[in-house]
Amino acid sequence: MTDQAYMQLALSLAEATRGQTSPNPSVAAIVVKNGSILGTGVHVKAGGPHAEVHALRQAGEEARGATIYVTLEPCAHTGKTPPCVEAIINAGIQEVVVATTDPNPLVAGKGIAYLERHGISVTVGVEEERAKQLNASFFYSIQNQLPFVTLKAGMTLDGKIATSTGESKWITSQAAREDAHTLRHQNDAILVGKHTILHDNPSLTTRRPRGGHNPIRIVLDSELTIPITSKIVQDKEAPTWIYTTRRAPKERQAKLQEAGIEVIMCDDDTISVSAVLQDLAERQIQSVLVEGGAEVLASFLQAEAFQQLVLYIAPTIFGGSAKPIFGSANIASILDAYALTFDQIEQLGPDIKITATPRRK
Ligand code: AOF
Ligand code: ZN
Repeated sequence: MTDQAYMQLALSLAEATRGQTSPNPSVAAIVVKNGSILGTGVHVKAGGPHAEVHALRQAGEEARGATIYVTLEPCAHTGKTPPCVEAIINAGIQEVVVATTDPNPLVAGKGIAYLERHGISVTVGVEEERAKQLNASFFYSIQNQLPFVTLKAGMTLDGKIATSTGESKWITSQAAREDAHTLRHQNDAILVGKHTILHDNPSLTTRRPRGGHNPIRIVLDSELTIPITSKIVQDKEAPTWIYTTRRAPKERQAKLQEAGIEVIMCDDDTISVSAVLQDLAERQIQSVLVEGGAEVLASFLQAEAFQQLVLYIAPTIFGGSAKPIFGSANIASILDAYALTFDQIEQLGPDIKITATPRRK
């Protein structure tokens, strides 16, 4: 097998752990000597051993003279665990193949430099794009001190998320909805507007055949109008945070807090997207899935505050006065249109999934 093939294997392992390691990245490592795999490891959860440690433990004495493939630059710092570069040197590894450097300023290049200083041959950049993509929110949030935002919607072929009478269950197929639950699993937080709570009373939890991680539930509700009886207030399935303003009645705030909800007061009279994102970054949220409704999606679009758009498109048409995905966002001139690039197009049962990213101006 080639370096590429071993790295692809490691990346597949790491990809399978997306959603379980936050705030740490997903990482995998494979120890190879004379064409045999001697150890494999993944970072299972924050606070636990790093991928390299698991792989080296499995290889044991055999690791002497071997090559280790790692999807992220081995760390050189003492965090919750000791530095991986020490473990690699102590194990007698001869060669390290890395997919991408670690953007964490505690590591960033220092891991590679340390290994090289200790006479280990290091190759960097094997399958680099895939490795960066795997931890896109970890990279983005460290580099920008803001969470990575994904806008998500299920809609008709003509871009509608509800009929003219407000019906929205279900526009897309079971296959598309299951995929959307994987998005929830992979995000630290899920964000919706108050209309979504009032209209649908969703639980906003992750429901997949083999379970999943529930994101923190975030609601934008400037006057605290959502009912205390809402599922997200009552069910205790995941933390719920509500952003509001001073226009909200004090007794509503007290009632929600009594129910265990974190009520976050914005400085302004209205809730601004950028203030919410800044506050979420301070609360260590690296990734947010914005699930609607149309007004919330429009405000993130208008603020150009998203890094990814995921659309599930059903082969149906609602026409005319049905509700469009981006609510009140109106563009007069084609030159002013929000421009994106299609990254991926997949068929999910009868529907298609489009993953797009905003085009840089
Ligand atoms: C690695 N291998 O498997 C992971 C790494 O608090 P700690 O000790 O767990 O350190 C967390 C940081 O280590 C994290 O922010 C990232 O820079 C790096 N993650 N490094 O060598 C791994 N998960
Ligand atoms: Zn490490």
